[in-house]
Formats: sequence, structure tokens, C-alpha cells
Amino acid sequence: MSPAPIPQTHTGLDSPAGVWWTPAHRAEKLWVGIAFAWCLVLFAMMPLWHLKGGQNPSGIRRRTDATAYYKRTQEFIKQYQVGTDRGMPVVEPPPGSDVYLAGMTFQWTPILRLRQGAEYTLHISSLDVNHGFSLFPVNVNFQVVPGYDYGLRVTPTAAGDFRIICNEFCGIGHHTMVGRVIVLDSAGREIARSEEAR
Ligand SMILES: [Cu+2]
Repeated sequence: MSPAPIPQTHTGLDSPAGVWWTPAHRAEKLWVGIAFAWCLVLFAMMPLWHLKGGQNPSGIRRRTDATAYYKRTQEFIKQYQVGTDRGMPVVEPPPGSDVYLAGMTFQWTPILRLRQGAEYTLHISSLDVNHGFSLFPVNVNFQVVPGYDYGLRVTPTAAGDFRIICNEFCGIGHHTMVGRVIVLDSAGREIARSEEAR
């Protein structure tokens, strides 16, 4: 009587002998090919968007710090303040001027009153952590990183009462971080909210 054969064990360190895999199906190769081609398209779009997409910040960008930027914003408020809304200063700078907006946990200060069709250099910076400047209901989105003063050249194209929403999670009060931009029409008239809805 011969002894029972010892079953072959696999350690996982040695590859099994022969062709042990199922060759890729035609459809699988096709999908891998499509996915790879799409990766190349997206890869090519990165530099294309940078050069042609118009998504780079317009205007200037320079280093700053929270103290200096806060001081500059306060000077700006003192210079052009026209009122307050629930304790928040309302500021109406002349067309063509440099406008300062500061983001901090959990507010945007001050409230801006701008004129439709006038050009401004809108400076935005954060006094603490990353914030996102999102102008509602317009499709404007801008990442606000502390330590940088972004001077965006902007021309409001529509009159109305807009909200600035923070779209970068910044802490427990993130959802309450709402600012306000009032755009007066080209005659300097404030559009009432009921009129705007029409
Ligand atoms: Cu936030």
C-alpha cells in the first residue's frame, strides 16, 4: 500500500506554475483603453485651463499678515462707512477704488455697497483659517487663504442684494458665516428685494 500523496501547499511567495490567470476579455481591454484615454484628456486640460480657461485670479496677489490686513480693512471702513446693519459697518467706496473685505471665523466684514458697471479692485484675505468666498446666487467662487492679499479686478454686472457664503469648512460656526454685497444700479439706486424677485 503506497502512502497518501502529500497535498501541495502554497505559501504565496512562489508563483503558481503555468498560465493560471484568465486572459482579459476584449470588453475589459476596451474599458481600460477608454479610461486611459480620458485620463490623458483630463491631464491635457489642466495646463489648458490654466492658460485659456480664465480661472486664474485676475489682478494682484501679495503676502500679508492678519494684523496688517485687519488694520487696512479698518482704515477702509473708517474712510467710506455710510451706515451699519445689525452692528456690521456698511461701506460705500467710490468707483475705481480699492475695496477691502476680510474673512474670519465666522463673518465677512464689512458689508459692501458697490455700483453696477464700475470697476473695483476687491482685496480679499482671511484673518485666521482658510475660507471660501462664494457669491450667492452668482457663480463666483474664490479660495481665501490667510497670509495672502488677493486683489481681484471686479465689475459688478447686476444690481441687487447678494450674499457671501463661506464654502470652505472653517469651524463650528461655518454655516453662519454669511456676508453681504449690495450692488446699486448704475443710477446709484438700491434695488429693493421685492423688485429684485420680479
Ligand atoms: Cu467657513
